[in-house]
Amino acid sequence: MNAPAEVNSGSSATEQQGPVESRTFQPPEQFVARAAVSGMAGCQALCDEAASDYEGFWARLARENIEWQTPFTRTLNEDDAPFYRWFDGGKLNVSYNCLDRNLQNGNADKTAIIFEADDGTVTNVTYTQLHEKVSKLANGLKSLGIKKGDRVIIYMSMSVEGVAAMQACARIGATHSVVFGGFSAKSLQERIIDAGAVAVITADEQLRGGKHLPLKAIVDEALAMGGCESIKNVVVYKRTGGNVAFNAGRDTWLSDLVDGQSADCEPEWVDAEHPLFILYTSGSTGTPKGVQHSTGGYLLWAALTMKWTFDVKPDDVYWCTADIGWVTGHTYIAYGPTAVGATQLIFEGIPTFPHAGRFWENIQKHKVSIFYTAPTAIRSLIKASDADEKVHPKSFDLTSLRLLGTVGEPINPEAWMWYYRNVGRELCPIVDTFWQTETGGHMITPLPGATPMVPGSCTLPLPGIMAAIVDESGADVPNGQGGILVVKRPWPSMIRTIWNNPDRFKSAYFPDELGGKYYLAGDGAIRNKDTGYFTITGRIDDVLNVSGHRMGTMEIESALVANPLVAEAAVVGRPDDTTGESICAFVVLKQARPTGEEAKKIALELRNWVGKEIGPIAKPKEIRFGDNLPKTRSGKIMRRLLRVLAKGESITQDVSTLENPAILEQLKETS
Ligand code: 6R9
Repeated sequence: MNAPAEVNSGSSATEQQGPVESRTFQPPEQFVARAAVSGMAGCQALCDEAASDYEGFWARLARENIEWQTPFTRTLNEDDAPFYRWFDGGKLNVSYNCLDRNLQNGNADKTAIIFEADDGTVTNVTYTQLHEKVSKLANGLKSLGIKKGDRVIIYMSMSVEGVAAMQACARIGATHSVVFGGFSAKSLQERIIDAGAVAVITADEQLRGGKHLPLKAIVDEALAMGGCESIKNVVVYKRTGGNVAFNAGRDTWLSDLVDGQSADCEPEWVDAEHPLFILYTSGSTGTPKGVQHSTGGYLLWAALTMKWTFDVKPDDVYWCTADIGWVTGHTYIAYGPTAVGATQLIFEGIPTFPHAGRFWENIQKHKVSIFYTAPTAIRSLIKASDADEKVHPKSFDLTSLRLLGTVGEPINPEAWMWYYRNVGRELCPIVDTFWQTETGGHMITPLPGATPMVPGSCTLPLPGIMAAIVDESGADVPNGQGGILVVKRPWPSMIRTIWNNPDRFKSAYFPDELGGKYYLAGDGAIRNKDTGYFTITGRIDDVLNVSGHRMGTMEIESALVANPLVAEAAVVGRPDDTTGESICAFVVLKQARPTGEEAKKIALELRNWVGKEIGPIAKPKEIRFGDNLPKTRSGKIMRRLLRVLAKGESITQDVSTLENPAILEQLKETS
């Protein structure tokens, strides 16, 4: 098991007495009356059904929510656990379910996507138009020889074309891997190689906050690094018209590719277990893991959680502010909303451009009724609206809102209260959704028309999700006592394997120490003594969560030591008011320890280096230099102490195993 003996700051679950928050907020009555899952009785009925006939429960939902081209014959196959299989014998197509189905059931002229560009330009796309875009692109990809089972990298910003590219891959049975547009050429190259991709779909540039940022140039750089010979085609969407290099044999404009293609593209019917996508995410060790998701189980949960958690109704305008480069943008932008025929807003820009009231302005402008964002965004907008009334939510008409959600990291009760009062006018339930790249969709969250809410708690697992808290041996711990968050039974949208690395899948997620049957989430959690509500206490491994972005400390350390100046590096997280956690790096140079201006200069150089190696999101907020790092006599870096130093606190813990205590004084100093 990966869980180290030390626990990250803020995650001392076992020492906690249980959450002290006692304010409870009931869902509004009118909401309960209309909700898909209405009242705790409605929720309990689903939980009881799952408890009494687990497979029957999932089979019923899979039949009701998905259109199967060939019905499945076996619901859950555990023969090769933990490589679980769902809906054996079933054949389907995700793009058919998300698009064609809407054309047949009265949504043909309904707006699927309202696209709000960075500069405020709005484009509406109906389900018929989206279907046409996707079908033409799917035919275009086929004309390049791309076929079922091939891997396609999508390196794009927020756009209708980004969603269309994902759906087009799904339509022809190609497995996509979206790489977040903020990742560097090197990160992109690593993912291309690991996935063995045959094509990249990208844009000339992306437009964010009025700035043009390169995409195609980064693809060119990644491909020039070597090892990417599997890539035969690069498809380029012209977003800005900026100057880009073109490699005639390899590159195609997206507009040329779809020009003249038929708007009919027979979907490729694939097995329920066919890999829909691979999405790379950080773990505690090694390179990012290619989390592989299925077709049938994944689609089921994407659609069902749109109904249960977001309670989507035909007249809703839904907005999820995530990027398609993260799992939230997969399940709750590209697939979930279309699977249930919703109208959604897709926003190209950033929350602070042209002013920090942009989110509220977008809600007012498009009459958004369901709004889903990250705690880090809420916290930064609290700060901005404290400083300037004009960008405060009260300066906008937000009366269209009926439901709010958060995702990505724990939300602190103060931020929850602010969101509830100022954005939701104390009328909108808040769904604090706990889940992960690996889980495919929501796991622990309030049901908005049922669950009484407690700020800072993601409350209870969704019906059918057997989440529990156990100790290091896999034994249940009583409520009020913290431990390790696990899921005891497989569920349809779970990770299927790590691409190219089934052994790592097994050891990372189904460790023998827990009996090999429990899914290990990697988070600590505690349940309230009285209510049984879950509160997530943070990662129990070396994964950081900065602004809701997952990053492994090891990845950043490897990037730092790859710099010729660096001899050794240790990276830790420290609590941050806005970003949740921030990155602090302790570095030993090959040259003498720098001080003053020289230290500042090298720190800047190293930050930029990490930006180049991984991407700007991985740049350490602070870098401190030492002659050495605090180590045990056996040479292990004592990160526990570094975490204390990073917070600016004095060390009160036992340092008797430390070989070089004097180093602690030196590392207290910020450069
Ligand atoms: C969807 C997503 C997963 C990690 C997860 C946990 C943290 C996400 C949370 C939350 C507390 C919530 N996390 N949602 N912690 N409350 N509502 O974010 O996926 O990028 O894979 O991150 O994020 O630590 O393990 P991913």
